[in-house]
Amino acid sequence: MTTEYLNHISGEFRPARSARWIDSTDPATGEVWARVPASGAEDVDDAVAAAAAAFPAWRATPPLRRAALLRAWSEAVLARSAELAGIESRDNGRVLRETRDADVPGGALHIQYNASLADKITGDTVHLGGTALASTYYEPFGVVGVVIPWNAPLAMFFAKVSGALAAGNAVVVKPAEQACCSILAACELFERAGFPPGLVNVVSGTGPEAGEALVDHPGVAKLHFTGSTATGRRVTERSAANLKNLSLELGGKSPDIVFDDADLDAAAAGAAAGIYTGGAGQACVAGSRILIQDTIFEEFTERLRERAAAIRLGDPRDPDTGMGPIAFAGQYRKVLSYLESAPADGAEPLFGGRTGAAAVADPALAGGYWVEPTLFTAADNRPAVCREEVFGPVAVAIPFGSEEEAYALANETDYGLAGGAWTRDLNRAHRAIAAIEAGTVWINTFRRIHWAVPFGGHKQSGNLPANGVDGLREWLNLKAAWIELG
Ligand code: TXE
Repeated sequence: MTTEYLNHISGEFRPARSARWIDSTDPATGEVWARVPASGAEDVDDAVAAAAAAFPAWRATPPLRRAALLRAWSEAVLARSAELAGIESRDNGRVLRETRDADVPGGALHIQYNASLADKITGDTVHLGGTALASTYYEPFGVVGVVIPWNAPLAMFFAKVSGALAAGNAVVVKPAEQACCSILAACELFERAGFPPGLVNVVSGTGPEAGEALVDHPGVAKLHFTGSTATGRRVTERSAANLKNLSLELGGKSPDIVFDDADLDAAAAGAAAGIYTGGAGQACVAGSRILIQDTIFEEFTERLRERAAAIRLGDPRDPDTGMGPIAFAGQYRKVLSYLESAPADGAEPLFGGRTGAAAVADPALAGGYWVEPTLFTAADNRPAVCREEVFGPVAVAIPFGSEEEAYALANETDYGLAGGAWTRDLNRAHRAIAAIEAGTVWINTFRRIHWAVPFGGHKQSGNLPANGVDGLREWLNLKAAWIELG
């Protein structure tokens, strides 16, 4: 029996107008467990019309009332956290330790954080001398479109929608077709929290159909896209036709630098969590390039091997599982293709590499999309596995000699999302922060994201920081006014 999830438009649950569906697979077993609407342009039209109808009243709602409704939503999310986390763990294989213990409660706190910003939207006064005065206003855009990927749907949904609503916008969300059941299930909480119908609408469907319809829609004033750099580029080209305001959060190939003066135990734990247990490497901030000082290269890769061997692959809904599967068949094939091509491309396997039934102990999960924690080594960044986002539990260990060499290797990438350095030397830590070309640099930690800390990509990893007080700005349109007093 498959479970059916529906679009959420104008406060109602509806199938796609075409009555077409997309199957959603449980990646731990490879079996279809649910289906979601395969929406098209006509469903996106309905959603945008509903949001446009809801916008004027929401814009006029006093900020403290908006904040109160956001807090009610946060409470409703917390009350259903176990159920929502279970749906997501089943749908994309993200382990319960992440969905139940981090994404959903963290998402609820993110909503509260944005609620607390709703009444702190202020402008400036610019004194021009003479008799003229100018002032600035931050206004909502109107209807904003939000495209969400499949790796951590609920966390992104709560973060983006709460920011957009706190700023006074109405929202249309297009989640990823491969894993959106948790988001569609969570839609039930909007009207229950007291939001007016139409304020938040969710339309599932593929990128080329529902996604592009949202990008192209003249009624959408602003688009926020999270996903791959390749699709981000396509979305940018497409939205150039109507010059839509666009925010991008894209991919990464983040360096994790281990200097020989580091606490190697902490560094090994952080590096393993950065690429293996954190979403099975399916994270934009995954530490997929582990740069290791040559004096400790063998010792450190041995520590990584021990840590990797201790990670138990299994049912994502078992709270003791260390690492789940790859989220869906297409992504699994992509990861397999890197495992196959890397050796001929100049990357030598150090450990791991088993896939499918051979990677998981439980025979009931033999049909799932399993990849065990894997480490290659390479002399430089030349192999594709060092340059391209694999998005799986696959890292490359690259040795370096000097500190300068480490930074040169770290920055030899088109991406600039994040990077880290492990060292006990305070001066070196500051040099690493300055040298690494990325939107986030971690020292003696890795893969940390928090609603109060700005997060965004440099280079080809994005164009605006989200989160933090400044993060709310991405949902606001700046206006200047002049007043002649003479
Ligand atoms: O991503 P896409 P895919 C990377 C990762 C992964 C690769 C491919 O390397 O292997 O991307 O994954 C929607 N117009 N990341 O193909 O295409 C799509 O339906 C409008 C990194 O799933 O970027 C989904 O909702 N929308 C990333 C969302 O975009 C379109 C997270 C993401 O899909 C569209 C996910 C179009 N033309 C994948 N085409 C991260 N950095 O967090 C697709 N979409």
